[in-house]
Amino acid sequence: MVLRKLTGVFSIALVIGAASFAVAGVPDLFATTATTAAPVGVTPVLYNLPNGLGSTFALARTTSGVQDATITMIVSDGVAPVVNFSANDMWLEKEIVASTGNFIACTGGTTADVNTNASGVTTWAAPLRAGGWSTSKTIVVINGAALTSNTGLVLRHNSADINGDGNANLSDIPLFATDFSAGSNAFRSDLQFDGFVNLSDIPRLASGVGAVCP
Ligand SMILES: [Ca+2]
Ligand SMILES: [Ca+2]
Repeated sequence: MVLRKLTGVFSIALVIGAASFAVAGVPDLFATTATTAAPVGVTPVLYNLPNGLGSTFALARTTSGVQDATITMIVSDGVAPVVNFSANDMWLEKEIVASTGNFIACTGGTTADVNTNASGVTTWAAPLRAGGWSTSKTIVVINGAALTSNTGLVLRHNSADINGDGNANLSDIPLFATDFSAGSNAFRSDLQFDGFVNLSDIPRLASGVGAVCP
């Protein structure tokens, strides 16, 4: 009787132990790390278009000008790098926080640039296919689950698709006009980000019109 009880306890301990062990080739969300190229304390803003003709991550901006915000992720299974992991299974999302924007990604529009290399490394450097805006954190996701090694990356987004419906078109212009005429610093319309909605933002709005999710 005592022996049977002990055996039961031992089995349970084994199961719990196994849950925290690395599984070869399966990304561990805590052992996997992601960072942007921006220094700590700096908040880069990435300009996106649904057709993928927005900014590269190297041309993100702060109020001081251009700021590289390229994301580098090292995928690990907890013991070793995960090699040739599919880019399609790694993507970015917006942290869901009230009143921080309507960021949307086109289908597959925020996946990593490439599969992981021999060191488990991938990047986000190429423009996203996305619209809307976000002032919350950017979350790095693997197969639908956010990394647990960080609480999100400091990276904001905006787009000529101001209303976040996947089309930069005439319906977005009244939103810009409102922000522009108000002389505001409305983030959603500060497309050439410098802290103000001003003349420098108009070329981005104009050239963005017509961009749609593929
Ligand atoms: Ca729109
Ligand atoms: Ca501006």
